[in-house]
Amino acid sequence: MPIFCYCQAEPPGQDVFAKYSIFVLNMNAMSNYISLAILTAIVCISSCQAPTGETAQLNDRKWWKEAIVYQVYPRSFKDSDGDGIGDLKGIISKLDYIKSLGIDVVWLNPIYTSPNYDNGYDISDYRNIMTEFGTMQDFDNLLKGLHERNIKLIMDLVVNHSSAEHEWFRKSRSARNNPYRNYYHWWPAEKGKPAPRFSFFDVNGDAWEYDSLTDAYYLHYFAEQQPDLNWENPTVRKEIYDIMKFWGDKGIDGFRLDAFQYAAKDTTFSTLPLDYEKNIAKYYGMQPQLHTYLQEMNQEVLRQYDVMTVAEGAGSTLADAHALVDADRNELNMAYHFDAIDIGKEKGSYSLLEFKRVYSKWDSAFADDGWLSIYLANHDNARMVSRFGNDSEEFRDRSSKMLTTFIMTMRGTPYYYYGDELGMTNIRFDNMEDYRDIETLNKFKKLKLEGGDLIQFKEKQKRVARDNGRTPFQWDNTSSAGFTTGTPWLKVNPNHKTINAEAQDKDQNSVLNYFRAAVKLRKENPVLVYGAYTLLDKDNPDVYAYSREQNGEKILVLLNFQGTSATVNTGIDMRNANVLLGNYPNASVDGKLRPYEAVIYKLD
Ligand code: ISL
Repeated sequence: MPIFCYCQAEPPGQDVFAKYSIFVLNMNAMSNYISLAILTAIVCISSCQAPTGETAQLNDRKWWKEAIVYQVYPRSFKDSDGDGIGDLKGIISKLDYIKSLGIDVVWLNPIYTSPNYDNGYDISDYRNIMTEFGTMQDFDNLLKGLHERNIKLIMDLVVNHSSAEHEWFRKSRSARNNPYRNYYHWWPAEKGKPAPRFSFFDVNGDAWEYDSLTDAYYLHYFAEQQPDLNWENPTVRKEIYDIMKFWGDKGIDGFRLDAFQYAAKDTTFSTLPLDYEKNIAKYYGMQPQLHTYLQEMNQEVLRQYDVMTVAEGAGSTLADAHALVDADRNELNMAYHFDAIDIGKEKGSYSLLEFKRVYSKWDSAFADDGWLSIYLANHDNARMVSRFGNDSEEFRDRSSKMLTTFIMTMRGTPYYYYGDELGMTNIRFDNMEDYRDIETLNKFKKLKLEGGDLIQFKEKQKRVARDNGRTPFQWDNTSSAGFTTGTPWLKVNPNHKTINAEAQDKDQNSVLNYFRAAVKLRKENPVLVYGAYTLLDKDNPDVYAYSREQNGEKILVLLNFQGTSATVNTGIDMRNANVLLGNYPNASVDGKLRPYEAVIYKLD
């Protein structure tokens, strides 16, 4: 049985969450609960005192822990045929650029056939390529080109839901007795209206869509064009495993499981408590059968290939996350949680103390077992520098480099979003007509129906809208930033005149070249991958300071998160500290950091 210990460790205030599985323990043999309490205390005290993380992870080296993932949003990376939409041939034409970054893995957002209500997250054929993106031959060429450059490819697997245009759904909705009916979640109208379920993207916020054809409601957590698949149906699961094998046989190197925590739902569809939306992972998914599905998926597919897997979402507790990714579970390799990316999202500002607390909590909890991703942006979020740094002319470069330093020096597999290596910023549209994202557009329509504050909404979208992070890659300073010869599907950020890859490639001090240096440093120093993490100067509101340590090797990272000078007190003797990388020409060695200064030191 598992015993969970939650304890305060050195330095004070750093949370350690330790898990020990005692399989040999025969509870029946123990006389009473006092014995259990004593045993738990012994296990916990020793776990809290023992240095964690240093050797445990090192003993379990894996390529996907050591990899750096670069996320390519295909629609916006490079258009090869002038239709204004990025495509596979476009990516192929930029493979040398991708290689030049030094990364190991590309994660491609969905490229399958789709009516594109949600930019490919509504798949109507899992075994074909979206027409705008090219052909299967293009895909094969892309995979070959990546592999020739020693870069792996992971694909998005969107199987909590399909597109309403998928043939499964067409058949399912056609008649109540159609064999495909049970591929989705239906609620017959004669039972009355089902208990409310909120939808992320629905114009009315309702996850139940009434379908008059069979007088029934179907469930869609996302848009009405994205009906949720019924994972309780073994035939559905088999279909999905077959799809995974199709791509596995093509030689891809992994899957990112989209919104997968929602796949296992409470299908009695009981009434949920008020405010359940505040803990959506708990009420919308993460039912125990999720683990049965994942273990089955592992058995049927994953173990037959050398693939990595990452779950979007990690449940609502640390224990949920462990249950998904711990090595002995044989489920997934890693997960990305939302605790950190959501900090201050509503408010529009965040506290560094909170940021440090969240990262330290998750790091400690996964020091010995399980693995996480580290990321500050993706296609569902604003641009990294606009969100967590400072995208003003004065500080954009410096703060981008500082955030890159953070991602490349934390434990966990770094996921780095295309364009962040240039310091691309939010576009901040003034007009609703410029948005393309279903989330923003439908939320706007919903608010309008409700008579809400549209001006405030528009202002907020400049900060949080997903389209901020989806604008075309800025290759050069020409009219469409070298992305397309046609009209781009989403406007190009006008700042491409100054922020672009061509200019930065030539400039040794650019954000781009700093990113390359940080990638190289991580690759050369496994201590940055596996080393134990210790938070230093914990209560410093301006500076994030931590060390990474392994087999006597120690690295210190200092990050000033403010646009003003700041001091840090780590208590470390810096006389023998060697600077490995910094974002100012002469790195600080006296604990005084300049605005957004980042320094990585090797300590002897
Ligand atoms: O994007 C979000 C908030 O702005 C998230 O709530 C997001 O919808 C959630 O993390 C699930 O995301 C994934 O599935 C969605 C898709 O729109 C996202 O792009 C994808 O990452 C539905 O498939």
